[in-house]
Amino acid sequence: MKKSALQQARAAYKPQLPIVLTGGVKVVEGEATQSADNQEDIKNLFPNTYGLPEIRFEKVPAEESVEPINVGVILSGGQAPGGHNVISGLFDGIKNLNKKSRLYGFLMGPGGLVDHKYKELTAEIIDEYRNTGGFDIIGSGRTKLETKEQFDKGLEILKELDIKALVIIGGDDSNTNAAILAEYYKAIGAGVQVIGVPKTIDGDLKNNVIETSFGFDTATKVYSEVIGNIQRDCNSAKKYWHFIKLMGRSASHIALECALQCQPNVCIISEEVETKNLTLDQVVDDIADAVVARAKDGNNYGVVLIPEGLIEFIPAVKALISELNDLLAVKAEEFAAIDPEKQREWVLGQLSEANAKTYESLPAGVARQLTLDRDPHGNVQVSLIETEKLLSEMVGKRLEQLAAEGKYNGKYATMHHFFGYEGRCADPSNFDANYCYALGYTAACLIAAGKTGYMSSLRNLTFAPVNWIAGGIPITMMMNMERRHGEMKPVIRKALVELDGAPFLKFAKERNTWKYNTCYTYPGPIQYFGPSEVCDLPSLTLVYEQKR
Ligand code: FBP
Repeated sequence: MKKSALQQARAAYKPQLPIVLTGGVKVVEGEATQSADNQEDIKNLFPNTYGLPEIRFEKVPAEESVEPINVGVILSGGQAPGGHNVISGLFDGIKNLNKKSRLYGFLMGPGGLVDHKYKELTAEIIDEYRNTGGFDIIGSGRTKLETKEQFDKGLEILKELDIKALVIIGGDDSNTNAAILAEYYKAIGAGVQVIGVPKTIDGDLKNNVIETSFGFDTATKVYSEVIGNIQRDCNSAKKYWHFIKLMGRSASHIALECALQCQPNVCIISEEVETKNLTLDQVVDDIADAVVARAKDGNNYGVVLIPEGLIEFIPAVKALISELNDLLAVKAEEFAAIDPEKQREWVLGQLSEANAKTYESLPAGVARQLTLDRDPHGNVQVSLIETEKLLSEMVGKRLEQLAAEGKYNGKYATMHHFFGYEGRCADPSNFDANYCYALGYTAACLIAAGKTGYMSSLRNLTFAPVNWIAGGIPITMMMNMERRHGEMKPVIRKALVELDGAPFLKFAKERNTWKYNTCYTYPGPIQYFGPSEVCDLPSLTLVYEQKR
C-alpha cells in the first residue's frame, strides 16, 4: 500500500493508555445491575448474563504467567474512525498477557464468523493499520447474528481455531446480538466469552455508563470542517442557501454537535420535532421564517443543517413507518411479487386511512423509499432519502406564497449537500485514536478476567486519557423490549438527543441569535500535530454533558 506523508507520520503516534491499564489489573466489582426497562422480560431472556455487576479495573503489579489466549474479532455495521485502533489495542492487550496469544479477524462482518472466513492478524498486519481510518483491515458487514444455526456454525470455527473469546465491535444492534450470543454460549457451556465495543459515528450508543461511541468525535470534526468552509464561502458570495443533510440514522447527535461547532442559521433536531409534534409544514415554515427575516436585512444566504433521520421523527411519518414495518414483516413476499408500478397502489390499499393519507402526501420517491430497502436490522435506509432537497423545494414553494402575499421579496438560490460517508473512515482524531486503543486494550483485560456479556468501557473522557477509568458494563444493563419486525424483542435502548440535556439547552439558548444574524464559526480541519488545545479537544457534546 502506498502511504501518504500524513499516513507515514501518523503511524508513529503512540495512543495514550489510562494509567490503570499500564501494568497488571485487578477487577473491582460494583453493585449488581438491572436492565434499562422491562426487567422481568430481560431477566427471563438472559438467565445467565442478567444482573452482572459493573466492573472497573485497578492497577496492580503485572502478572507473570498468564496462559496464551486465542481471540476473534468482528467489525460490524457502518464504518467509524478508530476501528483499527480498537483492534491494535486488543492485539497489544492479549500479547501483553502472553506473547503466544493470537488474534483472528473474521472477514466482512458477522457473516465471516458464520461462513468461516477469517485471517490471522499478525504484528506486521496490525502495524500497517495503527492510527488509520477505515475498517479495511478485515472489512465490515451488516449480517445480523440472530439464529441458533448461525451461533452453532460460528462455534464450529471458534472451536477449530481454539478461540476462547470473541470481540464484536458494533453499534446498538450489533451489541444487542453480542449479548444474545454471550448468553447462548454461556447457556450451552461453549467456553467462548463475548465482549462488545461501542462503535458508531451516530453517537446514539451511549448512556450514563457508556459516555460516547467511538467515531463520533472524528466524523463530526470532519463534517464541521466542511460546514465551516461552506459557511465561509456562503458569507463571501452571499448568494446561496445551503441545505446540508448530515448522517446519523435516527438520533440528531451529529447535527447538534456540528451546530454547536459551526453556529449555522438553522439546525433541525429530529427529537424536538417529534416532542413538539411538528408537521413537515411547520418545519418548512421555520426555515422560511429565517430566509424571509435575513432577506429583509439583505442577506439572501444561509446554512441549514438537517439530520438524516428527520423524516422518521415527524410523528405522522413515524406512525406510517411503524405500520409499514408490521405490514412488510408479514407480507414481504406478496409485496415483492407485485409489479413495481403497482406497489404504491397496493400499499395504499393495505394502510389505515390516516397513514394512507400521509403516504399519499409524500413525494413519490420518498414514499417508495419508506417501503423498500430495510437493512438487515429492519431500519429504513434514511441516508438514501434526499430530505435536503425535499425541504429546500418545500421552502421555495412557501416563499412563492409569501411573495404573492407581499411578505417576501428576496432571492432564493439553493445548494444541496449530504455529509456522511466522507466522515466515516477519516484518520481518527487524537481523541478517537486514544479512546479506541484503550477500548481494545480494556476488552483484552475483560477477556483475561473471564468476563462475558460485557461492553468495554472508558469513563471520565473529558479528562486526559491517563485519568480515564477503564472497566466493563454488562450489556443487559442497557436493554429494554421494543417492537421490531412486528414482534417484541430485547434491544439496547438507543440514546436520542435529550431536550433537557446540556448540549441541546446550549443550542436552544443561542439558536435565534444564529438564525437572524451571521455568527458562523470555522472549526478547520482535524489537527494531528501541534498544541494540545487544538489537537486533543473532545466533542462539545461531551464537554457540555460533563461540564464540571
Ligand atoms: P452503524 O449504526 O452501523 O454505526 O451505522 C451508522 C450509519 O453510518 C448511519 O449513520 C447511516 O444511516 C448508515 O450507517 C448507512 O448505512 P450503510 O453504510 O449501510 O449505507
